[in-house]
Amino acid sequence: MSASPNHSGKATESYDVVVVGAGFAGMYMLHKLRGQGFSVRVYEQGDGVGGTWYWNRYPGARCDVESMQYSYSFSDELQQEWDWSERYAPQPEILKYANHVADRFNLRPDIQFSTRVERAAFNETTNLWSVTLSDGKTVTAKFVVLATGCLSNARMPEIRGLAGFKGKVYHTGHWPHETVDFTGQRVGVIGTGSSGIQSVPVIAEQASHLTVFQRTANFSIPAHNAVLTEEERQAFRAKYPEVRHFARVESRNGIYAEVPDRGALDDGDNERRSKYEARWNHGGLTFMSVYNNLALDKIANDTAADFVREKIAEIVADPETARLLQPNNHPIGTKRICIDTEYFSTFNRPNVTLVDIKSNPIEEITTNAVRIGVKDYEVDALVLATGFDAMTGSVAKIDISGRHGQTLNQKWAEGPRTYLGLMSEGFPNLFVITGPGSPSVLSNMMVSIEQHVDWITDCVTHMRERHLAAMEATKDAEDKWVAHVNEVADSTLYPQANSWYMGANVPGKPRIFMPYIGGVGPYRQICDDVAAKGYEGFVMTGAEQPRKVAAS
Ligand code: NA7
Repeated sequence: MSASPNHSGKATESYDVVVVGAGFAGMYMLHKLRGQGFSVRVYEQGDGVGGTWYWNRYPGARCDVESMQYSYSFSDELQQEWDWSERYAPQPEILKYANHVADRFNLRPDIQFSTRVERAAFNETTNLWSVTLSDGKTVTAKFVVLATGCLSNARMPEIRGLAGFKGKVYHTGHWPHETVDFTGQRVGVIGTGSSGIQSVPVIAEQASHLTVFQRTANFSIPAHNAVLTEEERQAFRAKYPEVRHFARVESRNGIYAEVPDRGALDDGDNERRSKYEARWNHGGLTFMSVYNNLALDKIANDTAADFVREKIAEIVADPETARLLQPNNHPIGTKRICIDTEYFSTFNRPNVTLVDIKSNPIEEITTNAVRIGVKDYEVDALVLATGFDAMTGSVAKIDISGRHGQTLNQKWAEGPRTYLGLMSEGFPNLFVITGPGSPSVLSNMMVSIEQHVDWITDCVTHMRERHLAAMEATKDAEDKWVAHVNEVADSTLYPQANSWYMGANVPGKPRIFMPYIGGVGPYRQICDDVAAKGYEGFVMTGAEQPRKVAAS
């Protein structure tokens, strides 16, 4: 860091790189850049590291990727020494891991907590970003990296009367730090995505009565979570080189799994059923990897969807409740599939009621009830599991202006436009980690985060070596990439669902498929080829002006 006087005479801190967010992306970005001798400052809104895992503390919160894989691979010592306790670690353990990483790599001195980045403005004369913080300070940086997370902007539903509800209201994505005990309370959960599906079974065990308000039924596969034995951990650690290589290079979603060599219609009914049964019993996201055409062919997809619908009917005792829980408005997998522990069987409990708010929407929330038609469902507490303004929401909250004063929100008004999901034309030296236009939320985020961080580090090192001042995506490259992202998405069943991938969960948000569905391995290859060709599709300009920046 260095300090130089600004026009008001006060010293302005200056960094090579400002990173926004201290989740897994921001933490690794800091570690990696610092290792290359860059001066880096990370600003984090929360008072601790962990990002998603700092905020999402709701009951039952777990990762849906197995912990041995949902972990950093950049340090073999780290992956060999950390003991994951369960197949799918609970949120407190993932947060503990994030804190362990922060301590082990001494990250905290370069992170300023409880600080929001309010504004970032590019100065075309100096080629520097001016970054305004919630504490009133402004710092400058050559590069800004948005490590703001894809699912970090919790979305409050617009329901009449919500503000006047007299009981406690919780959002799963913004859960309090202190323990919330629902014992003896009548609780209402609104929303049945992953957060609702994970929290419902846990809340049901505490609440005197739980009412689940469901707008859209979702496909969910049992996690079959279990304690990991030392033998299992050791066996996994021994094959880390193979697992990590596969996840990075060969997989489509960053997860180590068999690659299916046939389509669902290539097998007869019995064979297909027994394969689905085996995956159901194994549990987890790899259910969708039974066949290679489930995301592509609706008839193939129907075979998997029907299997899960039958399972729901088997598990849920009341036929009408079972019918309501059976998803029927989107192909399986086109909304992120949920991974649960006893979700469907929870509806067999006498203290749990499912209410369909698709056919009878919530009219209003009164001081003590959720009103649907003439019926009031009285509740003492409300849990909003209503999701996020995903992928673009947390970026949009920052007032970012690039060349000619254009803001990123203006540019993305019709939907996000990026080249490779990494940069947007008109916004030089501004990188996004796992942004729209990259595999991101369709993948094991750890794999995609590490890939982006490594690529960005190589890129800024390349610029430093050549004393280059600014780098920017060209309009042509960006247009072609956006067209490619859309074309690949349109060749799948994904756009058929009203998912947050499409921005469909936020009223007024442009409806476009945001992540890149071409696969983690092929995407990495594209990014590597671009770099190997001297950052094809980007313009790198100008000699860097002398600045007083030294490694902190
Ligand atoms: P999701 O998956 O976006 O789920 C949100 C749920 O809330 C979903 O069932 C929505 O129904 C429902 N919802 C949203 N707004 C309303 C209103 N106004 N009224 C009633 N119901 C509403 O968010 P999650 O937090 O569960 O999961 C996000 C990701 O985190 C997940 O995919 C994993 O990757 C981890 P809808 O489907 O819109 O009809």
